[in-house]
Amino acid sequence: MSVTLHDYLPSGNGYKVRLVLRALNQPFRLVEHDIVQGATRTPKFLARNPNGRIPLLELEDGTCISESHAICWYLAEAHASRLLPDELLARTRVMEWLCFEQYNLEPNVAVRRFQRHSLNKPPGMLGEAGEKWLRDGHAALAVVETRLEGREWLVGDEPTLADYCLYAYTHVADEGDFDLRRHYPRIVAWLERVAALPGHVPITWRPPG
Ligand SMILES: N[C@@H](CCC(=O)N[C@@H](CS)C(=O)NCC(=O)O)C(=O)O
Repeated sequence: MSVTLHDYLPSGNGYKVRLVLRALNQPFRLVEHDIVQGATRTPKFLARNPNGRIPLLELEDGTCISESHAICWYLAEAHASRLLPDELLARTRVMEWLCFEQYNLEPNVAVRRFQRHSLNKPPGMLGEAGEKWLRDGHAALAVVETRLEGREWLVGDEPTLADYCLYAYTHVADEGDFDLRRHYPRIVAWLERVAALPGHVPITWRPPG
C-alpha cells in the first residue's frame, strides 16, 4: 500500500507534491480529477476536502491532507528529510518562501498561466486582471532573481522544500507570458539545477500502474 495523491496533471500545486514524493523516493498512486469540469466540487470529493481543490494527499488509513505546502511539509517531516533544515532559522526561511509563493507568486504567475494555457484565452481577453497578474507576477519573479544572486539554492547550501515548491510554477511561467530567458538569467540557471536533482520528473509524468 502507498499514499494516494488526488491531483490534476497540469497543476503546479499538484506537481510540487509529485516532485517531493519523488525526491523522497516514495511510491504513490495518482488519482486524476478534471478540475476544468468541476470534478473537485462533487459531494464525494468535498467530503475529502471541503475546500474542493487538489492536491489532496490521502494516507493509507484514509486521513486526507490538503494544501500543497502543508502536504510537502508533512512528507518531509514524516521521512525526516534534509529538505527541511534542522536549524530553526533556516526552517523559518523555508516557511518564508512557501508563504511568499502562496501570496505573491502563485496568485499571479499560476493564475495567468491557467487562463492562458489551460483555458487557452488570448491575452486580450484577460482585461485588467491579466495586466495585474503580469505586473505582480514579474515583481514576484524579480524577488526570486535577486535572492539567487551569488547563491545556488533559496535557503542555505542545499536544496530544500523552498526550491521544490517555487520551482513548480516558475518553470512554466513562460506559459503565462513571463519571458524567463529574457528577464531572469539566475532563475533560469536555478531551474536547471532543480531539474537535475535525483528523482526529478516533468510535470507531465505519471507514476507507473
Ligand atoms: N493553496 C492551495 C491551492 C489549491 C488550488 O488552487 N488548486 C486548484 C488547482 S491548482 C484546484 O483544485 N482548483 C479546482 C477548483 O477550484 O475547483 C494549494 O497550495 O494546494
